[in-house]
Amino acid sequence: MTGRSSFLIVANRLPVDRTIEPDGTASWRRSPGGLVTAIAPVMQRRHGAWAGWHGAPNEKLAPFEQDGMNLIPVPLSGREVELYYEGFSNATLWPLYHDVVAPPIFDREMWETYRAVNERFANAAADAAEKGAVVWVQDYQLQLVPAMLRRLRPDLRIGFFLHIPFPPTELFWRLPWRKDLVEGLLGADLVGFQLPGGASNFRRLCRRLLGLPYKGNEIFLDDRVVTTQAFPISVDFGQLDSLVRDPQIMARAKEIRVELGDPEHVLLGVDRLDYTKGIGQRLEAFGELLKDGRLAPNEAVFVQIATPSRERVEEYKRLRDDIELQVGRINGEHAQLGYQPVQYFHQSYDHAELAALYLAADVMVVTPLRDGMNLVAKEYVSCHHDLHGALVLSEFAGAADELRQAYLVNPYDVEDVKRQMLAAMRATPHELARRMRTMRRRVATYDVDRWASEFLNALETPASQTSTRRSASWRSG
Ligand code: ADQ
Repeated sequence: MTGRSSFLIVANRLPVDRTIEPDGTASWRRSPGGLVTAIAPVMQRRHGAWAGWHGAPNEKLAPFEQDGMNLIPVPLSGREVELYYEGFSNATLWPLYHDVVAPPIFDREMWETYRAVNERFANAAADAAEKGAVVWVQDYQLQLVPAMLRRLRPDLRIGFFLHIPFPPTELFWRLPWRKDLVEGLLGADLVGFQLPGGASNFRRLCRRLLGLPYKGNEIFLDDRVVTTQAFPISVDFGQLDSLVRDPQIMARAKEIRVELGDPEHVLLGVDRLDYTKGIGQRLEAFGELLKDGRLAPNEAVFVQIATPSRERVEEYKRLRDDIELQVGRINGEHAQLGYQPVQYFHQSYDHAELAALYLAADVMVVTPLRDGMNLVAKEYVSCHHDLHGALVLSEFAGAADELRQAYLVNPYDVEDVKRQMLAAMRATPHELARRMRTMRRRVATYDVDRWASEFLNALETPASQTSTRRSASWRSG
């Protein structure tokens, strides 16, 4: 790697995964995902760099280059993975920011490790950024980095984006380290959220906790202004739209339906196996529809794909057991020879297979109890140029703000979920097309490129010049 960069991403993980070839040599492959796709062109244009953990504990690696990106591995020990990542990030902040749907753990050692690891990321960024560089810090694992980095390098332009919801003051208040976290974020020039509600929760918190005044999107510190704003993240619509037009994917979608026994309705859930995603709630609703006889035997198959996630965290182990028990019960009660109503896969899939599944599904069921955005909902919409297909979507997913033509549900209300799942299955083709057309227009316009470029434009333009125009552009969408 040569020299310092004028554009830097700082994220918990590097955008690459290591694969071991049959002959034992290791190579790096770009990880799938919208963030890297959206940012890659900017990286290439600006000689960008990305600082993040490379995924293996207790290993120090030198910076290396991949796909035109300079990658700066930040090392973590096994103990740090446990306390900073699985602990403070995923057992404290994750549940607290998601409406406390599981009890957060407040542990001082976890906090100390979180602080120390954030310091390491800030140092790595400070070393890699050239004078006046733009640095974009990602997500809840690194909320202290903006202030730490500003202390080291006041010349930088620093942005932060939170991918998960920002909670209301009443919940955030419980955090023993609430002041440190808020001051950490205020080190940024621009703090981005998925929804306007997250941004306003943050502004209110700053006033109540630190006595800071704000007006519109801007929070006033003694010597500078911090802009807070919503930038709803999205997917690579164009890429998905052309992928599902590929004859191979279309053939695979047909084949999937045949493999499922050609039922009248294929319902689909695709999630990381996480307690915020409401997987149990949707399976309960589907099981009751079978039990009540409102779905005829053999009429519908529910395919639930649950990507393994955070498997060493206690809550996640319990969740896996609960879901697998529930699937077993429903199938035990309603299966017949050659018909299994719930098909459950605890596996990851590649891009193409996932696209074929989206295309094969008549009803996509997305029922999180709380979700920052939910890209699965937008991916499903991007895959249905046929205008067939219905989206059942939780009101508590960020995506519900934009996808108003989905069958919106309160996932805590099992009758509501049942009703909307049935309505989606019974809708006329004309009704489905009407809803799908509007949702597709929205996702096509506000795709992930637009998300990244709007954030970066806002970050690179001084606050007072643009705040009014920017908020107007989001509202008008
Ligand atoms: P996540 O909680 O991970 O993201 P989501 O937005 O749905 O949730 O993204 C999941 C991604 O993983 C999707 O792109 C999906 O295609 C992929 N995926 C899921 N299951 C898979 C499987 N079995 N095999 C392969 N791929 C699979 C967090 C926040 C969200 C926010 C995103 C982006 O919790 O609210 O939308 O970040 O900001």
